[in-house]
Amino acid sequence: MLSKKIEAALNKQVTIEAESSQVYLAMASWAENLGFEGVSQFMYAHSDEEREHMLKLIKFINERGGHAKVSQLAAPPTAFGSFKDMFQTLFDHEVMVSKSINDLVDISLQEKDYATHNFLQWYVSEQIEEEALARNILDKINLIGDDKSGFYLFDNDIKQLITNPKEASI
Ligand code: OFO
Repeated sequence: MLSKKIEAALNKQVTIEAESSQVYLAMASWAENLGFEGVSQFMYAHSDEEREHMLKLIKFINERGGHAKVSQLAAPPTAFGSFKDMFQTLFDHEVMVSKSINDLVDISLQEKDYATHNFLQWYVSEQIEEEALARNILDKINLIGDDKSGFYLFDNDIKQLITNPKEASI
């Protein structure tokens, strides 16, 4: 059974994952409008992944006798500056999510809720991967600089970084 404190903290994370999904969806749409097919596919897939993260939390909260709440979400921006700015925003966003997951782990230990602690380890590993991926993409963008043909190749290459092939066909 979840304590009220853990239930509230997990529900806060549900909102964060849902908002992450919305932010990446907005990035996908923005990139699609600019004609960058690869980047938009990557962002659509990433948005779906965040929704999966949210669903996983919802199931866990309900399974453990809590009530997962679906709340109002903050509207994401509609434009993201340059690609570099957009991927920097993505990286900063993931760092914020990692911090939030770490805080949750901390609360689970304070509450001696080892089942939740165990459940959260999946998110801890996921955040390591997501931060590394975002850093890797930023490095590539920095290498490209202002080279237009470099961006064309990057748009094509990024398709290989889509983790779930099912979602890549969006
Ligand atoms: Fe991109 O992170 Fe969810 O957890």
